[in-house]
Formats: sequence, C-alpha cells, structure tokens
Amino acid sequence: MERSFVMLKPGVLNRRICGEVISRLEKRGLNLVAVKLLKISKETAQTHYKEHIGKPFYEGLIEYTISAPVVAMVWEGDNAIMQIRKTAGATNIEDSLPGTIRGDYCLRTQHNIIHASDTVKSAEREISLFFSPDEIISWTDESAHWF
Ligand code: 3AN
Repeated sequence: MERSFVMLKPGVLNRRICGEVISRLEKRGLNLVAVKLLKISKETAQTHYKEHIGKPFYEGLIEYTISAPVVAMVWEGDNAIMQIRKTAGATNIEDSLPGTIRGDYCLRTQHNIIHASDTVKSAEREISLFFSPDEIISWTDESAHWF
C-alpha cells in the first residue's frame, strides 16, 4: 500500500474538469484519502519544485503554479505512485498517449495539468508539505476486492 501526492494544477478547476480527472483515479481503484482546494504561495511552490531550480522552465513553472487555485490530494492504493504516473501520462506532451490524463486534456508540457509524485521519498516530502497527518483519512470497503 502506497500513498501519492497528486495536484490538479491551475486551469483544471477553471476548465471544470476536476471531476473527470478525479474520476479516472477513482476508477483505477485508488482511494482518495485527503483533498483540499488552495492557492499556493510562491514559497510553497518553490519548495515543491526545488529540484527544478535553475532549469529554463523553472520561473515559468513557479508563476504558473501560483496563478490560480489548485486541488491538492493524497491517493492511496497498491503501487499508487507508479499507477498514478501511468494514468497521468508522460511529462513531455509529445510522448503522452491518448487515454492518459495528459494525453487527453492538454497540449503543452508547461501546462500538463496534473502533478503526481514519482518516488516514495518525494511522495512523503510532498504530502507533508501540503497536509498534516490528521488531514489524511485512510479507508477501506468491500469493493477493493474487485479491483
Ligand atoms: P512530472 O510533473 O511529470 O513529475 P517534472 O517533475 O520533470 O515532471 O516536471 C515538473 C513540471 O515542470 C511538469 N509537470 C511541467 O509542468 C514542467 N516541465 C517539465 N519539463 C518541462 C519542459 N521541458 N518545458 C516546460 N515545462 C516543463
């Protein structure tokens, strides 16, 4: 059982497609265990994307991340990190296939609509940046068996 940090980036709320994107993760059989709507501060965006400091797209990435509200979430499930990355699709939009979230909902790498943790270590770091432990509520039900 793993946890992953997922963020619907600026524009997803405005385009009114939060439900569609969340639905794809629910239908994979993953459990939504924490969710909040927030406008990210510049400091938090810089901490979240600190591994990209110095890259040509860094400044644009920070400006985009703070430009509109986002939906921050924690998802839980078997191999949740890898499964969500696959469902999200490739980072580079040229490589993101139809059927993936990025392949179906966006045209530019810069605005690739969803963030999903890439390792257990980054998931732990990202979850703790946005959520306190008491905001995360694990749950189970009988349907888990059928996924
Ligand atoms: P991912 O979000 O798939 O883990 P990262 O961590 O390499 O990908 O990149 C973080 C974010 O930075 C991406 N989601 C995207 O918005 C932006 N980004 C990454 N590479 C580029 C690029 N070559 N040009 C513009 N933006 C980029």
